Amino acid sequence: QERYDASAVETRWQQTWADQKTFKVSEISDKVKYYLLEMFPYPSGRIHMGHVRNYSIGDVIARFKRLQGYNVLHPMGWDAFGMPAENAAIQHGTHPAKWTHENIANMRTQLKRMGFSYDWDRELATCDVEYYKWEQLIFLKMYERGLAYKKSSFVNWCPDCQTVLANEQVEDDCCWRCDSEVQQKELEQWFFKITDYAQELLDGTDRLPGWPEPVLTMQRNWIGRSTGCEIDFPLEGSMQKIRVFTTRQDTLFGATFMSLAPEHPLALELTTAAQRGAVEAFLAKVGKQDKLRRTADDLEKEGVFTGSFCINPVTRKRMPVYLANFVLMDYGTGAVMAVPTHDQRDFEFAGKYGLEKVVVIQPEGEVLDPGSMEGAWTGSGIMVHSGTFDGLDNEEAKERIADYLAVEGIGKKTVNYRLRDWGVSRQRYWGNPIPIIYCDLCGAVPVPEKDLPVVLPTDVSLTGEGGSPLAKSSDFVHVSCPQCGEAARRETDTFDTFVESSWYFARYACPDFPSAPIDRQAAEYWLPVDQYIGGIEHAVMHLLYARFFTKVLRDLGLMEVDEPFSNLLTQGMVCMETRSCPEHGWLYPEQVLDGNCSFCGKGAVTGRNEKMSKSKKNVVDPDGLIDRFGADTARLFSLFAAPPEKDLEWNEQGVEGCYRFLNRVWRAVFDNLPIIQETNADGEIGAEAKVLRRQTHRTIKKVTEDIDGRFHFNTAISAIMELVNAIYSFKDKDGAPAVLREGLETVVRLLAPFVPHIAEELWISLGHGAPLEESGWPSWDESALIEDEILIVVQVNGKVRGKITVPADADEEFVRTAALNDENVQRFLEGKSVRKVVVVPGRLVSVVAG
Ligand code: ANZ
Ligand code: ZN
Repeated sequence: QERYDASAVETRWQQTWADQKTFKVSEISDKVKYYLLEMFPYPSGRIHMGHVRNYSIGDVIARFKRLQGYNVLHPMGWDAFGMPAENAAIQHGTHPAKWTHENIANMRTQLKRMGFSYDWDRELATCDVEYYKWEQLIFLKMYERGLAYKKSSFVNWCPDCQTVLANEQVEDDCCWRCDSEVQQKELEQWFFKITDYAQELLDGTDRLPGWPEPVLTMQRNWIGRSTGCEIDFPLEGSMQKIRVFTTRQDTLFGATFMSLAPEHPLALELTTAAQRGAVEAFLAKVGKQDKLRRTADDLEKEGVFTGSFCINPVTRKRMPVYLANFVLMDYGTGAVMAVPTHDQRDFEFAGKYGLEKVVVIQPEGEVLDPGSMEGAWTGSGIMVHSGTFDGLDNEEAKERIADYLAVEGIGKKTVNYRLRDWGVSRQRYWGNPIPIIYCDLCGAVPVPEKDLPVVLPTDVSLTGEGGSPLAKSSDFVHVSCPQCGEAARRETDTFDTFVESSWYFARYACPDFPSAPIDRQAAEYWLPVDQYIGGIEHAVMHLLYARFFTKVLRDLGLMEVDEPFSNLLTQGMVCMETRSCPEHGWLYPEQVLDGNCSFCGKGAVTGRNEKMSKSKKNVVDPDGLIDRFGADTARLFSLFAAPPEKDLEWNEQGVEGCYRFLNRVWRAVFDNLPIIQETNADGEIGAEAKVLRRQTHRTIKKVTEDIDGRFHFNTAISAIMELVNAIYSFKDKDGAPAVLREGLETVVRLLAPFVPHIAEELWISLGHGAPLEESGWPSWDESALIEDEILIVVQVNGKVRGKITVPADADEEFVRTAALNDENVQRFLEGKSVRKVVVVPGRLVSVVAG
């Protein structure tokens, strides 16, 4: 055991952990449970440094908690449905299932090589029918309760690819794949009624103190609660009314025209013959703008007059009805009472189309003139031109006008949420089939529970052309109606893959439970997840959907918790400099030799430090790193180089430094083995040994506090490094072998969560029979932390005249007497009388004499 051979050490311990199922857990335990979860990966093929970092952070916490005596659930699995598998199939002709399972096998091997302490018996892959069949059952129960429903809505549609595009797949109004112009198409889609839970999801954000504030803020904004009024505007010459939603009912007297969403059901009905041509041209134009664009601040506000008028219910004035591109159908009522003086969008719109402006709120000490205003006044002020409400503060007018509207039956207070129901239909093959059958006689019929699962067929052809692949599999599509037995067709859409990741954490509690999606007892024991770790990019979608699903599963009686994740840690990105060659473009790190491009020898240009990505080739392959230095070094660097929430800048020297440190630890143990062989306790120990002992215990305290709940892994590791330094410079080894042993054992035990392989190996080498895993987390001895004697400076009339050593806990009187009795001090006091003595505890005594 002379040299540190990372590969041999790591292979041995990984084998031991696998053979002994060291990290397997069950609910039958007298320990306190702790559920630690990292967001599961998409099986893209290989793990990247972002995974290494994420999972290293999680593994520290899992191992630390285990050493502290918790019953730790730490599972791993695969978010295995999704587009890339389908694209790979189209490009290389491999079946998505084969591609996915090969990738899983690959990445599992890689994760095992990192030595992460997972309970592999709980592994799950969402593309396996054993998982997704339960999701189909959950869907049926949601459908029964009206929490899943079908409605038509506008989606981005590529006419060439014949498929729906997500907003992110639309680039400059064109399809990301074939570049044809995207249309807005009305399609029947399945939705989950997340809006039923909007208020509960919002309220919950105030009860998640363990979540980072920015994530909570993003969720609150995403839910977007607004309070205001719905107000009805009668149409001129018709019994119909237009209902608007406004948060500014105080501006009602200033509403001079009406703006409808182009998709508003009244849009065409209100269009007069004279305006038909203009309206149709406008609709064709807006039809191409996606929603994201239409809500942008810098969007050019455009619209068209329908030819019809409605009546302002309080001023009785006529208001022309326009269609406007910035009004969306799926917010509020799809209609806006336009107040050009107090809303910037309406101001721009009115300017463009020459519409009337009336000021109804005057800011204090200013007189607004609609003719010369340069923008809308959106602040507060005093009500004017508002009938009996004139003179009121506008905030008060909000309340009073709301009451007035209710009394008059014109409107009422309402709450609106920006949150939309979650559209879950995807025209994709590699996803969970939505268990619905369409019958001409019976309509949409849920697949009966006894007929589940609807298995995803494997014999479909994936060409990448046109429409949903499942629709082309006639074996799959044609079924008989479960209700009437007539010929019927299966739903061919699959679920959004965010559905699978919305409840996987609950299935980990009971991965083999045969009779329901979730075993209530197991879930009650393990949930909620005590610590969840993942990227900030999931702040809204995944983390909100998972919270929603938790509440749904609770209401379906499948489990009991309200919130899935008690604590959330969002780790930063792994970044690295980019390199490029003027001729050969981006270069991988290994394609740069001595600063030059390895193809042509030209000087490589070093670019910005950016998130590691294959497209810019600024990536480090974890396998290569493990080959060179071992998994422990890879783990140590990714934990040491930056605190978890911050971005980590990759640098080769840092990695090498970590490797050298582990070698240093290794040598410290083996070099000192002969000395610490003695197991007897030391007798009276000298001053130097006392100092080492103090540092040992201080390090235990610091590392414990840094890890526990704070995740300051980098400073914890620094403290351990300092302790190793102290051991190296410790001279009195033979005088205090037990102190030396304690120091070395402490280093090894404190390192265990970070670099578990080398720690286990050294622990055994230190003569322990049982694995470190069983030794528990070290505790510190409070009394060893105290410096027992301290040095105090004594000044006489402002000059240092002596130094005294006193017990650290000596009281003022003791220090004062000791100072005055000091030989040197006495010399300077000779012939003088002491006027005043000031004791600064722990530091100094100042004597004034004359
Ligand atoms: C009149 C008004 C006057 C408004 C004023 C604002 C200022 P939040 O806070 O986001 O809920 N609005 C309502 N429905 C809309 C839709 N479907 N598309 C676009 N805009 C819509 O915003 C509510 C305000 O957004 C509403 O209040 C309405 O304009 C507009 F001085 O009504 B307001
Ligand atoms: Zn039928």
